[in-house]
Amino acid sequence: MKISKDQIYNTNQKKITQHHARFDFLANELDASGLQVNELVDKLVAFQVAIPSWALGAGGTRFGRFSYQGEPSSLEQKIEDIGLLHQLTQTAGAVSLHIPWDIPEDTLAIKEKALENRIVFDAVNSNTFQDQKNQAFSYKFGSLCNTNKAVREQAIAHNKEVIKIGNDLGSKSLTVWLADGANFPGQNNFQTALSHTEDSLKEIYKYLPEDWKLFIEYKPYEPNFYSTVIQDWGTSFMLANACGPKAYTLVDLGHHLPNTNIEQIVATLMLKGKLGGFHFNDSKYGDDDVTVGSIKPYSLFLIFNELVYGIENNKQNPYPAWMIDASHNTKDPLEDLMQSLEAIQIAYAKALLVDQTKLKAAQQEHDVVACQEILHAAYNTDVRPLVAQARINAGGAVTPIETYRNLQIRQSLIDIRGKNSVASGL
Ligand SMILES: [Mn+2]
Repeated sequence: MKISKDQIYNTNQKKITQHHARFDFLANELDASGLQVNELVDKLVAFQVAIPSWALGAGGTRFGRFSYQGEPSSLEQKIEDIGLLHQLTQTAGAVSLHIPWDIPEDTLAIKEKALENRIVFDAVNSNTFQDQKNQAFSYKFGSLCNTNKAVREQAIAHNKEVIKIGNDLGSKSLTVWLADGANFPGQNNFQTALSHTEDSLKEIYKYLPEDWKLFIEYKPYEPNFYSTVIQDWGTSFMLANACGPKAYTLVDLGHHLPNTNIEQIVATLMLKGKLGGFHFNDSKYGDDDVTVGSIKPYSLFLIFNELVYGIENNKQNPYPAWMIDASHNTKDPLEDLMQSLEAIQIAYAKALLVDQTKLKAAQQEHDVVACQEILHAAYNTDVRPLVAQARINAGGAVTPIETYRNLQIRQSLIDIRGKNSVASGL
């Protein structure tokens, strides 16, 4: 199903007068402080976030999964759902596929479907954290790190296959996240596991097409609870350097121990030109994968402040690949993703308001109070009218969730797909 432009336009009309009043008020204020409002809006329009193919269905936990009615049951339907998100928000113009959950049966038809929905193919994700049917060897004791060469070779071959599938679709990057590690002390030899992982990644790297990037994701624990082979950004950075210039570190917000200074990690990686990809989510305790900005919005702002600084100042770092990596167990997945997209745009917009010249001067003067005031001035600005204006300029909805509800999109999806359709994934 698709939403017509008229439907969005007509729904917007009910909100547009109120929006204009709010936007004009904010624009005057920003203008007075020397900001180019049109440029800010253009930057927001340009900021696109990939939606992972596994986020369109209800997410699971270790304890169960409560499915959501009208879930997409095929890759075509997943792309249609992202198309709906993109129509409403104009921020979700890309999909990130997970192989083998989303192997296209007909590549041309899938490409056509994506084009129809104005969706491009972002990074493809390999999966060696689960065993698949008819697989010769198990990943129970690791994949790229396994002590058995045949297991490592099988995992390398899978990654090559993922690159091939991605290449046929027009993707330009591979994300590798490994569950490899140990549950108990003594289970693994740390050095052997790391060496095997490095050698395996180098094999995959060799197979990358010339214009591709390899993103290496890290995570401190879970599903292994004693050690993870690629546990932190330093290990990922080291492996990326060992592979070569097309390999980068990928930061997933949930993959840190509590209170880790993620914005500092971002700054370090961008200075070294090695921040390749970024996964958005939020958390309270661990890798909770809840809606972006729902728990620690100020941290998200500080992270964006470093991203904006890095994009502006670190030309050695490629423009990062953005993706939402969250799991939805209680909300309508599409509404949840719209909340995440809005939170990302809000944090980005606030970071764009930071007066970098004044901040630099205050840092130079060691005026700590002024430094904080500058950050807070940006953070405490209600930028929602800017974000809405960007959506309107691009043809989206003033209020995406309200529009989605008014147009009864979920009910239409249930009518078409039924109450019991289930999305592939965990
Ligand atoms: Mn991730």
